[in-house]
Amino acid sequence: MSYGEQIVARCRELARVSEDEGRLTRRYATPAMQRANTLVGAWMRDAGMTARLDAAGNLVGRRPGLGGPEAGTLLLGSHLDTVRDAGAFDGPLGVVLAIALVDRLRGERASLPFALDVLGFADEEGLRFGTAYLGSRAVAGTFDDALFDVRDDDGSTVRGALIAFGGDPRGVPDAARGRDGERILGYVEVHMEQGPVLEDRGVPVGVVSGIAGATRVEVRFTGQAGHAGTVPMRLRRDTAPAVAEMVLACEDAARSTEGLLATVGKMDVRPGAPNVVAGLGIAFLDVRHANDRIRADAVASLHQTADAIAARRGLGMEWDVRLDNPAVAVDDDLTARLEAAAAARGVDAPRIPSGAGHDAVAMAALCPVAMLFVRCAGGLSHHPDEDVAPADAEAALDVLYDMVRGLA
Ligand code: HGY
Ligand code: MN
Ligand code: MN
Repeated sequence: MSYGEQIVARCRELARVSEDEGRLTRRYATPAMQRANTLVGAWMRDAGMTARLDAAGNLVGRRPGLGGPEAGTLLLGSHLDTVRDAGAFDGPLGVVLAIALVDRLRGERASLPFALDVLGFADEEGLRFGTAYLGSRAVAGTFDDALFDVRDDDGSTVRGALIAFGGDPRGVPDAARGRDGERILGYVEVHMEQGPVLEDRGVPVGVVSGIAGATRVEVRFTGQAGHAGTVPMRLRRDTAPAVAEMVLACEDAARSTEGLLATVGKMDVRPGAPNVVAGLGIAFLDVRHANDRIRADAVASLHQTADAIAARRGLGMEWDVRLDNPAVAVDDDLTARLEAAAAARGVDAPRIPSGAGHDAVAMAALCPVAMLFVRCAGGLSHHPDEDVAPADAEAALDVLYDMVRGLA
């Protein structure tokens, strides 16, 4: 079996570790994540690494270097959590491929002065708590303690979930890297492209030129629940139409602003009975743009729209910003090294921007970051039909392998 075939096969094996029957869903600090960490941790150890869970719930594999601490550590990896009804490659591809790189170094008795850590981040998608990057923010040292009190739909807090998972909220500051003089060389993430550009260009890999900024807001309208058969329309404070107006306002904003993407992928009306007027209405906004100013202006305008909808309908409105990440620049040197490694193998690796967020967004607060994209079938992602060809996984491994060895 080639490394490319092994990487794809392992992503598919890992995709069977789910909290849902018949589809892949793996949220932060859940039993499914524990099973995933056990499986991936075993692959790390098979590759000659040590594997441990950090206080924030991230899986950390380590391959020591031959040099002392002054040689530093290069961080590789991606995330192990998923969206709901996910594909097999968004996240795990980067973790499994990095493990294959370490295995290949061992097989070729290649020594490096610096250590290699492979990180399996615990919460890039933010599916459970509406946040994102809980794991990578802990590693980057930017974890905000207020996040511990955020609740999921069942009322569990991040703190409670992490303790139940075997993590240690009090130890999260110790999960931060680069402290006490630790030298971090950078973070390099391999990730499926999640778009059609590489397939359209007919190339296996691409080098990320930058990562778009993103804002996520939970908008909560509060009105008055009541009997659908007895409360006259003129006396209602119904939150469902408010949610509907908010969704359309998002779409209108994005359709009228070049390069703006605005999505409501999650909404809810409660108590959620056909014959009850909804007293609580929730719309979860996701707003993105490569330009931070344009994104901020769009978010501010949508906030005003939410206020106006609430005022007109006699509703309360809470604007709860769960995520607000600026666009992230990648490191020129690490990125140029990826390009050079591809060119040396005769592989055309175009530079393409990332509209999707990645743990590299959080890690950019800690160290230089770079990303290598891998072609995916139809550009499809956040979908069970995600697919990556073994030959493309192999090409990405070759590029990353040569780039890492070139750092020595
Ligand atoms: O939403 C994103 O951009 C990423 O998949 N978390
Ligand atoms: Mn994703
Ligand atoms: Mn991802």
